[in-house]
Amino acid sequence: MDTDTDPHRSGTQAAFRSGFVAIIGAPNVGKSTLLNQLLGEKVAITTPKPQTTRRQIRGILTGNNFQIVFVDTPGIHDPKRPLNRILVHWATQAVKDVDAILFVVDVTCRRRGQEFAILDLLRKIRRPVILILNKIDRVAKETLLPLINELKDAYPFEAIIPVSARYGSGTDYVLDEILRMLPEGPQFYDGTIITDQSRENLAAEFIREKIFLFAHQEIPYSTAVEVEDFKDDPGRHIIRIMAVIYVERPSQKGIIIGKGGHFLKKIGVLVRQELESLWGRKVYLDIRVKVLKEWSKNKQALRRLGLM
Ligand SMILES: Nc1nc2c(ncn2[C@@H]2O[C@H](COP(=O)(O)OP(=O)(O)O)[C@@H](O)[C@H]2O)c(=O)[nH]1
Ligand SMILES: [Mg+2]
Repeated sequence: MDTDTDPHRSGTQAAFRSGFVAIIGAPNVGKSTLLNQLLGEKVAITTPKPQTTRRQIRGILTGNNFQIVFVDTPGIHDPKRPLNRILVHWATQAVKDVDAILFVVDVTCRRRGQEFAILDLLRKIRRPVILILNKIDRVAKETLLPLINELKDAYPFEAIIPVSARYGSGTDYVLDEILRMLPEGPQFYDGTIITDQSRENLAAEFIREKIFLFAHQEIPYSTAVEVEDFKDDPGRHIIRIMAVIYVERPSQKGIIIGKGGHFLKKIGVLVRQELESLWGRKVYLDIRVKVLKEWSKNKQALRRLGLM
């Protein structure tokens, strides 16, 4: 970008404002849905089952004189399994150096234990916090007031905003409130970038999302996805992706492939369509399934899959 002609840096404009905003809350409250809604693009996967966002994802919203870098966090969990320990670590990491925090609570399903654990963390780090009451499309308005009163007494929030992240109601107020709090600062990312994830990672995440949507019980938690090869061939207007779904046991492999390859095919078609619409390009997607024994308990495997 040519800085001399960049209006953001010219002295006649209002000062450029920027900052990092962490989105935290228990698993499944709608953090990733909120991020996508605030950005107007899908950069984070969302599923009906908890614990789906394993890595920290940044979503970037750039305006004429501001840039907000959202940090979507994995849920905060009891550290029982090695994977859970990593999740806790990342959540704590994510709130460390941010300018503001969006603390999301699901009004249809309170999880007081987890909420109090998070409030304890917030008290220690002393950053401005906006309380987001999400999924208000599912409850009657009258149920919100007692909830607001309870949480208002539990922590000095900068603002309390009821929203429906899925349908986008109330999310404009969230942006207004963040902009009000945003300090003067530089533009961290090029204005055209909406996420810090590579296209390889996005493709892997979209595949994982479909497994969470369509596979049952322990299967989603036993799978990891890796993009082995990614070729962008602008001359032929096509992006070629080779991906592998790792499972922990041979029996799980059969389930992911499905009868006559049906399950795998369904995933492939949906992911290809989503990637094509996000990138505005044709995508060729090849997905294989491999067994990597007990990968979620194996440090070496976790490291290789970028989960540690
Ligand atoms: N009805 C309703 N469902 C929502 C809303 N926001 C999220 N969800 C659903 O809640 C589930 C969990 O959302 P997700 O964003 O993955 O939660 P996360 O784990 O906190 O990131 C998904 O099935 C979403 O579609 C909302 O505003 N209303
Ligand atoms: Mg999420």
